[in-house]
Amino acid sequence: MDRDIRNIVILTGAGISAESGLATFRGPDGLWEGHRVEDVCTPEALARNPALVHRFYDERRARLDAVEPNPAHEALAALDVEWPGDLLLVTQNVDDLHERAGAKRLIHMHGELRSALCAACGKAVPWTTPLPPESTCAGCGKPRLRPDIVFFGEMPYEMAVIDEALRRADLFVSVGTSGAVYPAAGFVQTARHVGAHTLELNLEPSAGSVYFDESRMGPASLLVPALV
Ligand code: BJW
Repeated sequence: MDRDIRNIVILTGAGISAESGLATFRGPDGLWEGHRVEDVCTPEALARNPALVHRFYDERRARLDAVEPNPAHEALAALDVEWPGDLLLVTQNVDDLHERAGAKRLIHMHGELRSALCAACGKAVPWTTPLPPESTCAGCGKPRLRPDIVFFGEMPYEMAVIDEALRRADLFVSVGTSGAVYPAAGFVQTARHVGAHTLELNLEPSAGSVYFDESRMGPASLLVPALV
C-alpha cells in the first residue's frame, strides 16, 4: 500500500454471514428446494409463482431470529464506530446482521428481508410477520406487497452513493462474495481504476480475484477481526 488510507469502502456478501448459520447462494448448500437463486429471484418468478417466491423469503426471514452476528460483523461495526475518515459498508446481504452488530454507515444494495415493498406505489414498509402476500400497503391501500428485494434485472439500491464512495476510496475490501453478480462484482475495478488498494477476504479466490492487489484466504470470522 503506497498511499495513506482515509476513505474506505467495504463490500460484503453471503460468506460473511455463513458462520452465523445463513446459507450462501453458490456453495454446496446453495440450492433451495432444488431451485437455483437465479430461478427464484426474478420479477418473472414472482409473477409466475408468487407462493414459491414468498416461501423462499418467509423461510429466510424466519431464520433471522435464530442467528446472531459473528466476529466479522462485530469487527466491521467497531471499525465503523471508530474510523475517523469516510467509511461505507455496502452489503449484498438481505439479513440484518451488520446493523444488529452496530454498523451505521451501511447500504443494503440488494434490499432487506425485514422490509416489504409496495409494487404499486414503491413505498417500503417494515415486514411484520405474518404478512400474507395479499396484505395491503398502508401508503396507497393497494394489495401489492412484495419482498423488498432486488431481483435479477432490477436496479440495486443507492448506486450513485456507492459509485461516488468508490471513486474516492483509498481502500476497497471485499469480504465473502463470489464475484458472480453484477454490478457488485465490478466495484473492485472501479476502485482499482482510481488507485485504491484492493483487498479480498474469502475462503477461496472469487471470480474477480485477478483484479485485487491482495487476497487473504480463510474464514471471515478470523480474517476480518485480524484486518480491523
Ligand atoms: C466465505 C465463507 C466464510 C463462504 N468466510 N468467505 C451477464 C453478464 C454480466 C451481468 C449480467 C449478465 N446477465 C445479467 C446480468 C446482470 C445480473 C447479474 O449479475 N447476473 C449474473 C448471474 C451474471 N445482475 C442484475 O440483474 C442486478 N441488477 C442489474 O444489473 O441492474 C442493471 C444495472 C446496470 C448498471 C448499473 C447498475 C445496475 C441485480 C442483482 C440482484 C441480485 N440478487 C440476489 C438475490 C436477492 C437477495 C437475496 O435473496 O438474498 O442477491 S442473487 C444473490 O447473489 C444475492 C446475493 O446478494 C448475490 C451475490 O451472492 P454472494 O453474496 O456473492 O454469495 P455467493 O454464495 O455467490 O458467494 C459466497 C462467497 O462466500 C463464496 O465466494 C465463498 O467462498 C465465500 N464464503 N463461507 C469467508 N466463512
